[in-house]
Amino acid sequence: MQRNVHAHPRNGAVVYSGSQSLPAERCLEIHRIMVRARAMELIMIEMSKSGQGYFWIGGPGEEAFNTVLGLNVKKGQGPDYDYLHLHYRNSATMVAMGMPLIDGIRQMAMTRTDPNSLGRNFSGHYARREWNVVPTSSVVEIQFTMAPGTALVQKRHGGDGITIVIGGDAGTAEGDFASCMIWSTRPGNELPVLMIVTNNGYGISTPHHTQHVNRPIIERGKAHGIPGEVVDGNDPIASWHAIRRAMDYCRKLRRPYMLEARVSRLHGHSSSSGALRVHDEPDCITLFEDRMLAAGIISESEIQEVHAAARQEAEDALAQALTEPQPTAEDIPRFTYAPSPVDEVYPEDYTGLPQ
Ligand SMILES: Cc1ncc(C[n+]2csc(CCOP(=O)(O)OP(=O)(O)O)c2C)c(N)n1
Repeated sequence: MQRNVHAHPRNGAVVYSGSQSLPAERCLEIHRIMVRARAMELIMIEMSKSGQGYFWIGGPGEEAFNTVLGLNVKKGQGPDYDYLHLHYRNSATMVAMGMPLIDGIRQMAMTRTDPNSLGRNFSGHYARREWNVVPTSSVVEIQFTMAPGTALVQKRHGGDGITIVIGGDAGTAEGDFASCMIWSTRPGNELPVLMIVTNNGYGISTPHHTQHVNRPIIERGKAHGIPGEVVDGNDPIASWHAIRRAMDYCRKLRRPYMLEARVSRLHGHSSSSGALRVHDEPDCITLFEDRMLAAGIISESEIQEVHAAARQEAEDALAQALTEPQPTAEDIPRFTYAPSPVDEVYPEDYTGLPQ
């Protein structure tokens, strides 16, 4: 691949993937977010090895798909906006939505300042009330049984807000995945749920092809009348357009749609398996950089600047997070229940909401 040494004028330039394209400025924005999300994850992996953090799990290899997903979310609080029931690999989605890198690093450092969980949950378990990001669970796939709940509210409420739920390929073996399909397609009560499977080919150490017949997971949606699409999740341009098609369908028709994104897993399952870099899977950042270089919208030196700035941002965030306090024993039960009518019956159980 020929590498351009100097950047070329960008005005009006587009980058193609097959017949689909995105404007150069959008590609540069996507690339910067992907690199920032990767820098955050790499710092977190280092923290898991240095003792500055503990367990790590996250999304290196999924930045292309997750970034363009985040950029297309209708962000806000309440049923007029999209609800997100995320997987633990969606860091780039959060960064694309505007999460500062330090908020992921704070969770990894288990500081009390972690806005996702007060330093009490694993890394990659995001939650943000003002963005409708429902707390992420380590129990795989249960987000697929919660998603019809927010979608039902949205269907009754009206408007064009949708519910987006994401999980891995292995998780689709759980009954929760089937529950989501059934609840989202009850005749006359179809729900605006965008079901996304990020298929990285593994469930921890179990290869996908040893458990699932060799056909796309979206095929299962057909039995329920749920249309779907498989997309190369390592390609942000293809993913952008697939996500737009899927969201348009859910927003306008108020019915479910399924997307299967084929992605890489660049640091294994988690810190429990070492989190070492694997070199035989495609890296979506390198692939996108090659495409942008070939289109002449960025130079090698500009790419290096984006990486250096992202690394510095992540290092500064770590330095700051390490100065911040840890949760106290009193923090453990805080904010675990929202107010409800049963507070009157069990007043001792109510632990309040975050201030
Ligand atoms: C209900 C449940 N069963 C088992 C586990 C243990 N577990 C954690 S991650 C994982 C693999 C999930 O694989 P997949 O759904 O493909 O997602 P990926 O990690 O590959 O993104 C398993 C089995 C769990 N957390 N929850």
